[in-house]
Amino acid sequence: MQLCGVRPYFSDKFHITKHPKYKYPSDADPKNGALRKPPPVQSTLSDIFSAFYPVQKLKSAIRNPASSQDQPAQNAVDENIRTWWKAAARDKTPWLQVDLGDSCSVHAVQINFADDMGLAPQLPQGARLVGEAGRGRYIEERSFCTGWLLEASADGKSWFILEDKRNAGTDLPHDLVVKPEGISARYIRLTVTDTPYGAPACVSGLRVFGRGQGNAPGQAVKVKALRTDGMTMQVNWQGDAVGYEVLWGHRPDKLYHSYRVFASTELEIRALMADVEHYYVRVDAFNKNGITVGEVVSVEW
Ligand SMILES: [Ca+2]
Repeated sequence: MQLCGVRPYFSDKFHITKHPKYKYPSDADPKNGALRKPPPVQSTLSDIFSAFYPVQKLKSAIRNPASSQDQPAQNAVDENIRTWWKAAARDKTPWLQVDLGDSCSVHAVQINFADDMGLAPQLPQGARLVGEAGRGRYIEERSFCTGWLLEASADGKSWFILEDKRNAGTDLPHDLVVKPEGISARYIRLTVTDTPYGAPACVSGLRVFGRGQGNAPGQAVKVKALRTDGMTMQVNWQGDAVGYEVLWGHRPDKLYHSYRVFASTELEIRALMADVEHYYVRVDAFNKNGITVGEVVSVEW
């Protein structure tokens, strides 16, 4: 899931400006309501998406005893919604377990279920297609549920419940469990108990948001940005962080666009405006412990 450069929600309740670390840009205009004080709330989704990055170490530390052969459990923690874990068809209580590496303050868990094209459409007994010949369709009139149990643990042996939706009666393809105060845990486990049509459980993302107890990464160094044509630039840098937020704009203090990358130190951006003469870039490094802001560099042209 990528939220880069886009305000995820368009309501006062979830407005990013109410985040305690948010600062209005120098050109904010009170005439259009830019400085209107947001209403006080106890917790916010923007806290999670702007202040906490996924704390699971990508492509590692995930367990599952039975997966389909070509859709392993790792697909649930690769930050790619186009890939998913698919439980083995024989597994009647499929589960996923994420090891965060050490104890972390967990503030939210996002669960993204996936539709797997491998589910062969088969009409229920007695059902008929309606509509034009050759273009018929079947309309399901029953309600289905997706049931699951989310647990956490400090040692992988003793578990406590974060959220129990085994009897929720809903079929949400995406769900978010928020713990505003944060809970201390090293392991997160998802057990899927019910799916529509009894299909094998498929999860494209089991995303744990929060903060670890170690140090933030070192700053990205040797940042070089070269504009290869009017609308394209190539950005390279060095560092050993889990991921980077590449921000750019037409002034050093107006870096309003961003692109997030994991496990990479290069990025081609094809989103520049040809009639803008100068661009500036900053590369921020992050890991589960924090964010290290980079230096602003001018894009060579
Ligand atoms: Ca995925």
